[in-house]
Amino acid sequence: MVKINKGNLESSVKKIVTETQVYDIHTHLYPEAFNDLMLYGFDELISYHYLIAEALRVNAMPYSEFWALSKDKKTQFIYDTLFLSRSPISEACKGVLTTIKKLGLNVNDDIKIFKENHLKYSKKEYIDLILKKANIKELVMTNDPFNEYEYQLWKNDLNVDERFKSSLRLDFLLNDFKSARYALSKMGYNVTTSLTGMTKNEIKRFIFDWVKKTNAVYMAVSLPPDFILPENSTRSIIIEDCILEVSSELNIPFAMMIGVKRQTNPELNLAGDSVGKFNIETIEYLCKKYTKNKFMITALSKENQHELIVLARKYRNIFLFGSWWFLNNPSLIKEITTMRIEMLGLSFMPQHSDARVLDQLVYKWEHSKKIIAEVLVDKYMELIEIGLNLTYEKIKEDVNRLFSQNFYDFLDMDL
Ligand code: FIX
Ligand code: ZN
Repeated sequence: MVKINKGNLESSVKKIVTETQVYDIHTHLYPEAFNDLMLYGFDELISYHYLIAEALRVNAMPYSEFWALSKDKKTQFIYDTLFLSRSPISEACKGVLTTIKKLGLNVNDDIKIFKENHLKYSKKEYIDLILKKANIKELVMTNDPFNEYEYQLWKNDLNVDERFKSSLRLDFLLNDFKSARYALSKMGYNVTTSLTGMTKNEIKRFIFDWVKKTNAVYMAVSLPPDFILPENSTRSIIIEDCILEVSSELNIPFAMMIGVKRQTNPELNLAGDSVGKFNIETIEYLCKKYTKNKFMITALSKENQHELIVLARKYRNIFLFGSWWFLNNPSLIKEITTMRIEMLGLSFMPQHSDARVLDQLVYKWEHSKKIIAEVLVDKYMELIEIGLNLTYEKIKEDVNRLFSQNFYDFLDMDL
């Protein structure tokens, strides 16, 4: 047992946080079996929609002109605009630099070197390299059977790298049922526009089949700020009568990521989404009524994060995770993680990467872990000052809970 005191606290916590392996519970990453869906390398890294939004803010190139550029030209445009014409000081820019550095390159080198780096590796070797650098044990993909390309891949018995777990993404079903209905019919499910008993059974059969096919660890949806329950809408009927039934029968969580206003500026495509605050009473209603269901929840607005923490103190069927998207910035991760620790102790998951490009795992976790370690140092220091005996081993267990064990426990929990 190594005793922790004021003198060795900071270095011990930093070492533990760095060395603790992570279960990254929400990403948009895919292994090589998913062919074109697997994004990696510098061109993809720099064409991240966070950076596109930043570049098109300061360079007045017409949006349509930007989208018409070749991949190579897009890379050059973003690099020139955000990294050469000014200092790359934003979080997303800094992320590119951290990644370059952690890959063993010099951030001041020529862009050609960054662009060619991944070519030295096979896809499999690159996955191994990045997961090792980011210290990732397992991660969860976002799997969407409504995506025709992905649907076809799953149809041909996929051999998926076992470190990549699945989540069944149901946005299309819940946010655009009129169109989803046709897709479901095409897949062989007998659904009609009105949610009759037969249609609901067929939707359940679809969800059940795809949870099984993908071996999903949870089902997920992103929702707009005006998401409300209970209400008389297609979405609420599908959630209450279909998703929650399958989710409790299979004992797998339903993840809700709430507060995204899609396409505030449609000309920006994926970069055009914004944020709004939702009504916390919706989640209160769900947790109270469906006590045997497990809900994983994150919010896009900071205010909702506070409300969710309070609610999570009342209901053990809520699992809070991550500082999502526009909250995935050092100042906000610090605030949200501190609030969560102060009100929930160690019973949450402080972060997920949301990485879309494999290489992003390196910086997303490096940046988040730095902040999480700082918060933990402050909190353990307070315990030391009160006189509590702390050991290295105990802190290691705590950190392991935050980065993976809490999620395993939640998945296994019988409510
Ligand atoms: O809905 C989601 O899962 C979001 O995280 C993404 O769609 C979003 O575009 C993103 O990449 C956020 O980080
Ligand atoms: Zn996401």
